[in-house]
Amino acid sequence: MAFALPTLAYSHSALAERGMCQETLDLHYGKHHQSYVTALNGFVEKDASLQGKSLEEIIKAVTGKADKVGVFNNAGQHWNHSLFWESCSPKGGTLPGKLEKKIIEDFGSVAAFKDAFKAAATSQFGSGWAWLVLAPSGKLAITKTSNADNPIANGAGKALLTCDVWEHAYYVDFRNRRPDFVTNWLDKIANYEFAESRLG
Ligand code: MN3
Repeated sequence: MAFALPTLAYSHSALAERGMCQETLDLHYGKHHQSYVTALNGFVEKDASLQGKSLEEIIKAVTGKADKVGVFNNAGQHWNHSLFWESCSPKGGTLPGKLEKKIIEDFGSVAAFKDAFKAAATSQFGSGWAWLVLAPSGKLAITKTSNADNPIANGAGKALLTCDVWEHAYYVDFRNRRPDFVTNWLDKIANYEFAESRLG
């Protein structure tokens, strides 16, 4: 079965008051994310070795393979964006208790967690992603990846939350001010309830 855009839990205008306008969602979800899904389906159609595999299985199968870079980029981007949409919420920004306790245990304070996340997101040179992961050690960690790379491919841990820092994620709302986009995202959009649900 062909891959498809995930259904969003909110309308394209639902995040507007929180700093991500409808135009951003129309373009980012409707055009950018769709183009990755369309390209991925094109690769799968032509490559029997990819058929019948889940998205995660495809990412693992093609990671590091020079002749499958196109598959990796589009599969990774489909997975990353699907997690990003779940990492956003019109009720975002509020930390639930269990995650807050774990963040304080592992980062020292909520402010230190946000500072570390912002540092990763703003120091990612060019296109990429910032992540909150549950590392194999059992501790929370912040990581960043380039382009379509992600924690499935690099083994950094279980992804709990991600922020897209490609320019298309913030240029309509924040122009070139990536730090302002990330600060606003952490404070008003990040779906910490979703992140907590993935803690297990
Ligand atoms: Mn994007």
